[in-house]
Amino acid sequence: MPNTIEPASFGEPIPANLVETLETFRRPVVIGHVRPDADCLGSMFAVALTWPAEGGPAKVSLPDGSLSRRLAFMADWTDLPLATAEDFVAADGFIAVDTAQKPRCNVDRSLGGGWADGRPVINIDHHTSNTNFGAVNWVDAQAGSAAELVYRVIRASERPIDSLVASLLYAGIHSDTVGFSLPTTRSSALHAAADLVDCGARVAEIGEHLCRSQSKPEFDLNRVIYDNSRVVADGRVAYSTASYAEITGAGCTSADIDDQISIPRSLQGIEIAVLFTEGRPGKTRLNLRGESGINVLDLATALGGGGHATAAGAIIDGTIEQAVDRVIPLVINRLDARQD
Ligand SMILES: [Mn+2]
Repeated sequence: MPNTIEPASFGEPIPANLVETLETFRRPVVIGHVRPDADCLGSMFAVALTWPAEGGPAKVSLPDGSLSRRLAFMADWTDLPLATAEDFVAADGFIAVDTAQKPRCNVDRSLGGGWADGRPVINIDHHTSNTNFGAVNWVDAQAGSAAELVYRVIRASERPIDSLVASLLYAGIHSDTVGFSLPTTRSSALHAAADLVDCGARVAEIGEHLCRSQSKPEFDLNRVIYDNSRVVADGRVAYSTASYAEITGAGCTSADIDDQISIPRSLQGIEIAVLFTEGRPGKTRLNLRGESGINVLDLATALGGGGHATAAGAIIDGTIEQAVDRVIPLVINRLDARQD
């Protein structure tokens, strides 16, 4: 049943030439962001399945080591071919989803920064920090997920949504809104989700994969993150850490770090949650979450990162200890400045 709900009040309208440009691609490569999450993968795969290449499926860019164990089910469902260096050369266009900046695109490093080489990039995203790096850009920073935007593009194109595409998009919306629980859960997300369920989205299976399918290594890493959680600033800031040795000791890799920030974030009364993870020795990744609309993006940006107003991150040089010593005082200052 087609959904005709497209209220003008929901964020930015789809650019007039977006679907038109998408329909001209014959050898597209679909791209997401580094360390892809469920929203990124769901959006990528839904685009690739909806707009196949001439004579075969569209190629998706997922360099080795990109997929977390937890989300491998999405790649297994779709079984799309991965883009090789030759596919990048042969491509006549690129579709980037859920990716704020061109350097964040998850493409093989050997391709260098010039992979688009004059060919059009369509950029569909919901990050405030998006740099409009495409030839066609649709950035709706009010949207709770990129998958909601991809859903709207597919509906605008009048291409069909089968059970698989519906499941991928539903997983993206569910995941980026944290099970429809964040303030970014607009009614448009719920309308989209309802329509996707009508199209056959596998709600129970997705819930099980996203919420109730931890592997033993992930479970062990969570135990470390619980153990390392600290509360400072009179209970207003919670943070936790996992060093490179702790991540590998649990049997995980940096690709397994995705929503563990939810552990310190789950504490009652906290205003900012931070997770420090050393995915590579000497490189510490920082995830920041602000509750009650507290902006953490400026902090992440000042540290060379980006993201959304209340969910942002950065990667900084140094060990966990060095990163904690540097960042936690900034976080506390951020809250103190807010009180003035
Ligand atoms: Mn997203």
